[in-house]
Amino acid sequence: MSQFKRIPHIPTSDKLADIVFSQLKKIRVELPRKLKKKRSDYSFYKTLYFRQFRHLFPDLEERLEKIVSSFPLINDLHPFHRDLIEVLYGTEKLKTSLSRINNTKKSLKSIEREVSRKLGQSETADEAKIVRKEAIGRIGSTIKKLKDPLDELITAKIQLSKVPDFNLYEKTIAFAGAPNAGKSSFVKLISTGNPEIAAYPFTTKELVYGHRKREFDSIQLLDTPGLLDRPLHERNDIEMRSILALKHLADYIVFLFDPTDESPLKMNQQLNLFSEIKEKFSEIPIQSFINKKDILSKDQLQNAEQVVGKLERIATIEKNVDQLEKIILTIIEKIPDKKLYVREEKKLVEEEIEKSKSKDKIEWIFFDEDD
Ligand SMILES: Nc1nc2c(ncn2[C@@H]2O[C@H](COP(=O)(O)OP(=O)(O)OP(=O)(O)O)[C@@H](O)[C@H]2O)c(=O)[nH]1
Ligand SMILES: [Mg+2]
Repeated sequence: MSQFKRIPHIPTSDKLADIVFSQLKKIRVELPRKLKKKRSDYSFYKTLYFRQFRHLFPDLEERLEKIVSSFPLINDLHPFHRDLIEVLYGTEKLKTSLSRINNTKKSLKSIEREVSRKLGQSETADEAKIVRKEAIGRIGSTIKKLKDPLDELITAKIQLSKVPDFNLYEKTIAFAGAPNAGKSSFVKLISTGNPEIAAYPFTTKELVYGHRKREFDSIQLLDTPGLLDRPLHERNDIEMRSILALKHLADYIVFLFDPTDESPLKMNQQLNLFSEIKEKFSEIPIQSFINKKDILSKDQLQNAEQVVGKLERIATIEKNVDQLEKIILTIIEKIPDKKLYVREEKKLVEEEIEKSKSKDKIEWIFFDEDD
């Protein structure tokens, strides 16, 4: 399961206050019989309040700790997830929210010390009641101050839990192109992935993946949301998912051209898009295809060939799927997996570190010169 889906339910600040304070009512004290009759007795309240706060503070701190620690450490994440958090949510915003919650634990500790001291010093039931009232007020307003960070984390959790559980180390073919070009259709046809397909653009809004079994392993096919022809800084969050997937996950990019009138981009705009991707991700092999040949008029096909050059392969997903699949699977065979390289390098570094650690443990044996 994705580490983001493991983030537990996060309460709003109002809900958190409700939970924490409602627990107090459940805490009772059993006093000796003679004191039971006199519930106004000072030691009854003192014992009760001590017990209540001894429960409340650790309980609240534990709840906050659970929220903070359930978020994965951003610096430990795969670069794809790190960039995705930046795009979908904002890394600094997330870190600030988490640290505000973390700091609250510290202020609770100091309130706890003060309450405990004041309760200890109280000399009458009324004094103890005042200390309790004040403490509840301070704890309540401390929780209230968590409204913004908790709301922020609730939003972040919703956004991040939508990130699919990619295999970050499996050889991956990513399909890219303008909206409606036929990317999802192709991924659906040749993998276990089940993206939505529709006869209108902007159908795919999240990254979708499927697997394709081979004799000894499997490869991952990645469907990306359609891209428009515009500069990076003008791209929306949905398009940025595609860009980040191409950057971090793709070992090979299949770019589909769609020369039909249904495409929201003209052929020359699609060519701009293709060139941008080719340039931006120059280290990733890319193969383009003209799709939907079955419904192209002679003119459309000629124009498409003129724009992209005759060298580009022509494809029709429905009819040529076997042929296309073969081409792609043969090409992928020859492509070294850059992500695996990264992993291997990391392994090598880790091994070196381990080795140097074990070197430290070597006990030096000194020989006398006579030996
Ligand atoms: N005639 C024909 N139609 C195709 C072909 N490939 C896809 N289509 C149709 O084109 C439309 C769009 O297909 P999708 O696979 O949803 O396109 P997409 O690129 O994923 O679109 P977005 O998710 O919006 O970016 C659907 O109606 C498909 O049936 C093809 O080879 N020939
Ligand atoms: Mg799609």
